[in-house]
Amino acid sequence: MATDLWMPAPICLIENSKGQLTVKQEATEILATVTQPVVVVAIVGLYRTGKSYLMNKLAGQKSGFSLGSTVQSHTKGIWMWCVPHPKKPNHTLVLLDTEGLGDVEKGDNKNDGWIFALAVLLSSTFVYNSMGIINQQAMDQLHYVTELTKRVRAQPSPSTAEVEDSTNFINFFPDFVWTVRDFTLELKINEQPITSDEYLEKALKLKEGTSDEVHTFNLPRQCIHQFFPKKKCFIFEPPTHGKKLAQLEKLHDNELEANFVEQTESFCSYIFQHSKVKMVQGGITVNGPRLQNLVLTYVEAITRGDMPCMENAVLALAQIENSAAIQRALTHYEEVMRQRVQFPTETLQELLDIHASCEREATEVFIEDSFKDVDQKFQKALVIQLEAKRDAFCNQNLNESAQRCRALLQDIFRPLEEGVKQGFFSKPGGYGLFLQKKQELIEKYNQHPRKGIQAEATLQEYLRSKEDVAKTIEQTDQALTAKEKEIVAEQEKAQAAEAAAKQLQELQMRNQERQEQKKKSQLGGVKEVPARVEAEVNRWCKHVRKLF
Ligand SMILES: Nc1nc2c(ncn2[C@@H]2O[C@H](COP(=O)(O)OP(=O)(O)OP(=O)(O)O)[C@@H](O)[C@H]2O)c(=O)[nH]1
Ligand SMILES: [Mg+2]
Repeated sequence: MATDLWMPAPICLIENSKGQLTVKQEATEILATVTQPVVVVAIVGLYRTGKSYLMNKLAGQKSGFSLGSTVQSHTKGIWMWCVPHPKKPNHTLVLLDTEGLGDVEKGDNKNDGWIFALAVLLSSTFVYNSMGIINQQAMDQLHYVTELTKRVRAQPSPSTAEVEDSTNFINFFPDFVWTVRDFTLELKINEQPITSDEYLEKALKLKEGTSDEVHTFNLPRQCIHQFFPKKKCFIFEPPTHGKKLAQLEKLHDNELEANFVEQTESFCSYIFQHSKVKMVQGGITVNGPRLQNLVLTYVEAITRGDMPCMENAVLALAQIENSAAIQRALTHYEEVMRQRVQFPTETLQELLDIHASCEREATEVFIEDSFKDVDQKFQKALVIQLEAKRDAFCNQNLNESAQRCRALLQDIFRPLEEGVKQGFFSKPGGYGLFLQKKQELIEKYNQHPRKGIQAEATLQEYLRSKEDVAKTIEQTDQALTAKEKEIVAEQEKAQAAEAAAKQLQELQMRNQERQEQKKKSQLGGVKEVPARVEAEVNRWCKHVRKLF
């Protein structure tokens, strides 16, 4: 709570209307913002006994908690005022002023016992305020204390009828301060001055005997001894007299009885110095939100018709706070994982090692913020949730690796795919070339760093997706190679035919020349063409016809 947000005036914390106790949201919202440890001082006592006046003094204000100037009871329910602690830095003083008890006129005394019990349960210092002297009448008026074991439980018990041993309460009950107002007697015994604490001690002394009368006398005294090991008493002389009493809050200190002013100051300084921070079972310090939850838990139990139980209230606190501690631990885990993991990790182990250190830190966050984690129920729940988060990170790691590898494969294999498209490998021997190129690119891919754990799987997936293309290239290669052989054979055949034809042509030409020479020689006596040449020409003609 920032300093400028301190409450300018008290507000109602628990309303008591038509026999119903209701927690006021506006007040719990304020408590939720008080992060400091709280010292809670509650005042309880008969109506019209100056309780609200004394609480204003503790708040360091002349007015605040509303004072009535008539004989009718004034304060209703429980009112709250959070102020900076005047003596303990970084602590908040929470003042709880309660409805006056025992006013038969107000018609709804039903909740008096609950208001008394709630003041005991919520405070670290419980002020019981009464008028006059501590006599039997004052003791009788304190009968609420004898009912505490019927209204409040320290530990849950299967049978509410069973009355709990009051020693269970001692550790969790507040310190007890009795303020005696308008005390007019002299604090002396046998002419010897005594302190107000000795006066209280004497008033609380038990009688010996077993009669009903002795039992009735002793009961409230026993209860006070049993519930409140630490007791203190302050006496106050009348502040002034006559009509001025009704205007007390308007009067300056110098208009009041000096003794009253001094007694009030010494009361306040005792409270500031000695009132402890509110604690609950297990040595847990109470701050605003915890006090808020205690109020809600106790009032809910009363409304349900159950007895408010201190241990259950602490378990309820543990439930709320440990769940919040789990959330904080999970958030911390997420944050540090995101900071430290560079997706995708080279190996799964790399990720698991980072997870282990983040998990350790998250557990520390939980342990620091949690309390009363019986059987480590909440810590076990945290472990399960951390495992789920770890699995989610593993999945992310997997996906990021796969994505990165796919992009890389596309990049590296693009030239090969382009080559395929352009028919670079659609030639005899193209398949061999293709395989060679593919192997080179696989090596290039394998050498690329930070591909993550899906590197091999994604490569295989890619290669499988290109199997058809590879097959097509192989088949094309085979088909083209066969055709080429055929063409070569054809060409060789054609060349042989051409050579033979050429040879035939030459023979024919030579034959013709000879014929012509023969003709000339017949004319001029040339000899006949030999039959051998004739036969050769015929053989060639046959051979050439065969070739074509
Ligand atoms: N005689 C006397 N009157 C006081 C004292 N302190 C306050 N008053 C006056 O008593 C009247 C009631 O005071 P409150 O402080 O409202 O008393 P209260 O106990 O809070 O009253 P309820 O809220 O009705 O229970 C006011 O007029 C006060 O001025 C005191 O020590 N002695
Ligand atoms: Mg009052």
